Amino acid sequence: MKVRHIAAAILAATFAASCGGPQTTTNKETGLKDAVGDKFLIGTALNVFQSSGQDTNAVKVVKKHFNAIVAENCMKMEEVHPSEDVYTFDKADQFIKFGEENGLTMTGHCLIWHSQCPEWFFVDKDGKQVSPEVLKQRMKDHIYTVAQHFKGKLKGWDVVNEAIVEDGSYRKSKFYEILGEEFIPLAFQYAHEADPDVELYYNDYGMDNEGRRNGVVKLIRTLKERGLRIDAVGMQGHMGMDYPKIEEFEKSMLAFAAEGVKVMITEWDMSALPTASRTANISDTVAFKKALNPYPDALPDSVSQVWNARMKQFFNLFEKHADIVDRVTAWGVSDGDSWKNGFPIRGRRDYPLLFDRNYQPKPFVSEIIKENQTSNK
Ligand code: 9MR
Repeated sequence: MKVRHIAAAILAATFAASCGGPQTTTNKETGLKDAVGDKFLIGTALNVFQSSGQDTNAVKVVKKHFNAIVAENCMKMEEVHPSEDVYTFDKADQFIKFGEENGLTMTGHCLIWHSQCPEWFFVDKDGKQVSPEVLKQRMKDHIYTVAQHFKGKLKGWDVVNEAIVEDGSYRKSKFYEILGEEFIPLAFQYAHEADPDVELYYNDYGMDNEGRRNGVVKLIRTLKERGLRIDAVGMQGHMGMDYPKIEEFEKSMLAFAAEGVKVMITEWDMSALPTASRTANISDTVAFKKALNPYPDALPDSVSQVWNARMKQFFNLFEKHADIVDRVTAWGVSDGDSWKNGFPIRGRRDYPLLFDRNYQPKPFVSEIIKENQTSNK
């Protein structure tokens, strides 16, 4: 480093320290994706205001900081296949166009999920539950049509989402009720037949949980024993200040990788608010709302520091296992976009994402970028 540069760096660091923001020292051109380099893809979910280009602030952030995208909602069953003979791909096509124009790697989310699945899927015209044969055929038609529509555009599909519960058994969804365990291998088989080149993923939340971890390992083995393709497990990263335990999350990453699949951290966000079930009595609505929406104006510095440190710790974990991690994807661009503002109660203000409501990187993101600039000198 030249003397002039050292002096400038000291000046900048002093300035940053006095302003309390490490982001002031980062090179304006360097994005998070440059800092991550080829360790893994770094992505974000997009809502339709973003993939249509209307949310120009978010679009700027996406172009600068991310190299991968996933549709937050517009590729889900109820969106693309609202009734048996109707497929609506307009919004999803716009998402693909955005990805192509900006050279972003795209993931399809998701082919089979018990939620946001239209009701017609499981009943006949008289409202009676369909037979296993009919459901199989409907799954096949859905997966073939959707996967073939996007053929060549996506790197991979979340083929089945959230099918295993905490004791490792199968969620008692309609798919399970009608077809039993068989619905998962069938979904993977149909997806592969429809697009043999596309990668296939199983995606779930609460993956730090030992029971679910074992259930997912068992599922990978079953698929592989049957000669079916599964390329990766998507570990949804919906976190809080007190969950998951980083060691348990790491155990699951290693357990899945040991089965010969890649690991993806999908849907990453961390609520900065108290965990709902452990606070006030739910019957006391006013107290409950206050307890669950404690920072309606801004996140206090003390909480922000803990949040940033915890996010950094998880990011470091992903980096440590970069050999098995293929992609890390945030579930939304900026805090204002997050589903967490409406869950578990509507209208609360959460701070769970990598960029704040003014589209500025959170301190831990600036730190990652800065560290990379330093290590590249
Ligand atoms: O973020 C999504 C939100 O906008 C939708 O209303 C919701 C509907 O169920 O789905 C959210 O995304 C979910 C994702 O598709 C699957 N894992 C859990 C996510 C958060 O609920």
